[in-house]
Amino acid sequence: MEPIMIRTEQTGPILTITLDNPPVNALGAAVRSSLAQAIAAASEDPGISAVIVTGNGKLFSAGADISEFGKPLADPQLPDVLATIEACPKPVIAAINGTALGGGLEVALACHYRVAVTSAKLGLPEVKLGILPGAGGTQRLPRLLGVEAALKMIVSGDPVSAAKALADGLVDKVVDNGDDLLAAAADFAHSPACPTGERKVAGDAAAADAFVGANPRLFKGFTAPLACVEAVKAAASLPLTQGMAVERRLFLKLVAGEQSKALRHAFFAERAAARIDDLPKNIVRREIRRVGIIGAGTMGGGIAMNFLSAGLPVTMVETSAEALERGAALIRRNYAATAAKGRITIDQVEAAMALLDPTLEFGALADCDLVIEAVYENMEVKKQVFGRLDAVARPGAILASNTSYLDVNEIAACTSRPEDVLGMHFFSPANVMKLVEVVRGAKTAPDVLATIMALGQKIGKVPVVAGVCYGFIGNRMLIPRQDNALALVMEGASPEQVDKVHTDFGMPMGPFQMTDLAGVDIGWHRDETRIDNLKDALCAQGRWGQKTKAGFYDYDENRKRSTSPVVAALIEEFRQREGITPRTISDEEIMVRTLYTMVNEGALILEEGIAQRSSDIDVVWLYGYGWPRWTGGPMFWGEREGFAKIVAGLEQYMKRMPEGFTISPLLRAPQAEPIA
Ligand code: 3H9
Repeated sequence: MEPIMIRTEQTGPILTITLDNPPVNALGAAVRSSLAQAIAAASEDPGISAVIVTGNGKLFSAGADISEFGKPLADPQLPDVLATIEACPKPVIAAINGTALGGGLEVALACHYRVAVTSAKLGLPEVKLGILPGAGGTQRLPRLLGVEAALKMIVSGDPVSAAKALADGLVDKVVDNGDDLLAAAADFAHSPACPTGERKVAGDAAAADAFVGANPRLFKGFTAPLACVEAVKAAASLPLTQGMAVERRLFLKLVAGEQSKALRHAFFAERAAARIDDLPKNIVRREIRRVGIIGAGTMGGGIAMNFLSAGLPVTMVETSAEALERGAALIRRNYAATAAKGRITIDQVEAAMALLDPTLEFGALADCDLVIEAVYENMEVKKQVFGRLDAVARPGAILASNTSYLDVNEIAACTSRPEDVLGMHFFSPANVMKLVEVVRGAKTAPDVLATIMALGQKIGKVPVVAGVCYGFIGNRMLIPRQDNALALVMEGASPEQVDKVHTDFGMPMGPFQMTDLAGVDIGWHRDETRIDNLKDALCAQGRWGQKTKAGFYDYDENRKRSTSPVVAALIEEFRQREGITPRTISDEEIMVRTLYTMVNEGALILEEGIAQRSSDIDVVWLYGYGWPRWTGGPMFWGEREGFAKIVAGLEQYMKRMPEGFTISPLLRAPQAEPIA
């Protein structure tokens, strides 16, 4: 028999319907159908005078079953089920036992009353999947909150706390966790059945336009947010049924669109990245009670903050008292800045700082279960550090390097325990950026890998496994992009033109803007008399990027960028020196040579087994480099663009590519679809 995925229980005249579809009580077809039937039966049953809808487990419901999108949705449709709830002549009360998202919150909105536990989060995150709330969320939420507050929730997709929901009128009552939620819900059993859809909306189309004008960042690149605004405007001017029709039309269009496909891909890709297919299922993870960090620089400090914020004690080691103090002070400053923005409390700052143990004693690392090295990016230095670490770390401790390019196997080989060694490549600023590339060495033990993947999630990161190669997944893919960007400038493009192709595509910055931000001098030989290329020339002139207010661009005190005549002259000089007659470069050529080449590098990475799956490469670029999420990541985008088209583009410019360029056989394979 097909599972019904809800449970019903009658106590006196009150029927309690419990959504019971683990792990998140998603509203798949079976749940929708059972819920509709239960409500319809309760409406007719003279023995029932009120209905409570709640969820089993920790969540109320995470909303529609996302895996059903992209296929024809089986009846009954969620909006119809919710219409049945709203039309029930008896009071229907949502007992929100935990987080209610998307369709889950829409169920609660269709109920006549809402009671939530303190820990519940309530949100309409559909926009993050490239759609809008399609079961009345855009119509009923404005009826409770007014246009502006509803738009804030719908367009940002960010959930609110139960306390905020109560203050705003989204819920009618909040009870402490542990208190009897169902009893609190039953208090409304004698109140009238008052449909949310019959309420008036506070605010109008002008308020919606004002919201758009005041929040441009929320609308950039994405198509769903404007559709949300259109639907909310309909709520403000039309009766519920007509507004619902507008919402439905917009929902169906968005759910079939490219952006939603890409964003759904990103959702599942992030979750898939946590899985390592070849690890035994019941692997026992090592316990991590204290973390050591070697190096209190910007990177070491940022890495430390992740653990401190998650409540894990950190021993931070430096070689000089001055560097140690500076590092600890920077951590405090960062926390204080977050507190000043109201994101954490002063007590939380103090609690985190109390977990930090800054020390000059390398031997103090003996107490740590995980030690992360974050020193200068140089193999000899790292080898020395790991040699010392091997001598002090306790047996079974995990030893990680934060290298961004270097060979983790070589580093592991200078210890007596290569099985305990791996890479943990954090991205800068390490306390903010969500990506961690977890670099699996040839000898890394399975339990070490599993421990670090789980720990990464615990500290709120998105960990992705990478194999050992120069630059792992992310930085390796930068290489062809940056090489081609520089070559294109030599051949006739300007840094502005190359960067604009990238920012128009949706990247937060282009290749030259990124170089200026990171430092033009990264990897520079530091010999001012040796000028082999344009970058050397910039470095020799002290144009090291934003930090010196000059790089490929000039910068003012506020780091505002402008075209540099000095750089234009240098480019010209170099072209002459190399006998290059500049030509007009098309944006299409820039696209092929700096974006298609990345897809190609991704395919090579996949073929070599450096990435477990193509979607992991997407996750790296989405979370490490700000690749526009609405395209799904480089590999998903490449697939939608068409591998044949990519290969043809690459072949067209083959002879202009930097030496050693090869096209991945994976892209050429006739059965190439789908690698994403
Ligand atoms: C919607 O509601 C549209 C309606 O307006 C209109 C309809 C007409 N569906 O994240 P986790 C899976 S759109 C299917 O690791 P957590 C997830 O893939 C929906 N599957 O747990 C994972 O599977 P696996 C709007 C879902 O505790 C497992 O559940 N709602 C769904 O870290 C555990 O998930 C959203 O966008 C789903 N809706 O976080 C909410 N949700 O184990 C999306 C989760 O195989 N969900 N799964 O990898 C979330 O944000 C988080 O899952 C949540 C729990 C915060 C709920």
